[in-house]
Amino acid sequence: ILGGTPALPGTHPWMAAIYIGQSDFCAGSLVSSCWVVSAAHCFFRNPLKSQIRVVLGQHRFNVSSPNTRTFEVETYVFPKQFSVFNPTLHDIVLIKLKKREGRCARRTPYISPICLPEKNTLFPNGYCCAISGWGHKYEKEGVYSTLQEGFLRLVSDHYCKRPDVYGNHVTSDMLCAGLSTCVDACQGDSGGPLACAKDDVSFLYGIISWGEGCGRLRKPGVYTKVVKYIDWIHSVIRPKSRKHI
Ligand code: 4AZ
Repeated sequence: ILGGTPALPGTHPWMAAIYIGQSDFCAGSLVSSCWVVSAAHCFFRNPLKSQIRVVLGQHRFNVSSPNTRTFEVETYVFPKQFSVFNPTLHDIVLIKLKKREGRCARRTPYISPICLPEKNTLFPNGYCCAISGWGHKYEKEGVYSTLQEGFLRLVSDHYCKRPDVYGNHVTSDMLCAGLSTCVDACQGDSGGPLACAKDDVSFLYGIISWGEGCGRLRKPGVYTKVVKYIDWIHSVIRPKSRKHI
């Protein structure tokens, strides 16, 4: 996160740190005890499930503590529209955690899911939302850090689709945030949440997806618009109706 500040432990308890293979990293958001939402482009090389670790309750990058819980992955699911040839389109993936001793994540002060918005939820342009992550603090920096948080404003589609901004690279399944160059997501923050709160309840409104550099003028961060995928998310994570009992 560029222009953020260190998060207080426990203030983003849905944050998931996702270690993929030897060197790839993305963030994600816990949305129920067994499911994490992240960015599909982090998984488009189809990593082996056995090569992925999901850490909940983490504060410092790659540091476990009495508050962290590490999970293996049962499966991960892309939306059917997702194509490896265009991994910034439909940039959302659902990751199912493997149960440990018959269950997935237990709620603690450091581990707790974020709410999914309803399909018709609309936060207005200019609304102030939060991003968080372990990614770079500057565009030209190679290190991951203690969890950072930053607050930024939702940007209109009209602005984001201007030819001097992103033109038609921004689709109706994306949203933009960060009108100033002060706060932005950066490398390593991908998959993490854009969390918008109403009455002190945080909702997963966007997924950190892409952008040209970090904190550049007229280049806001681009996020997957979660409300576009709500029906699909529920159809995948909803506990199947219990038949034959
Ligand atoms: C990245 O490389 C990345 N400024 C994510 C978000 C943004 C840029 C890069 C947005 O994961």
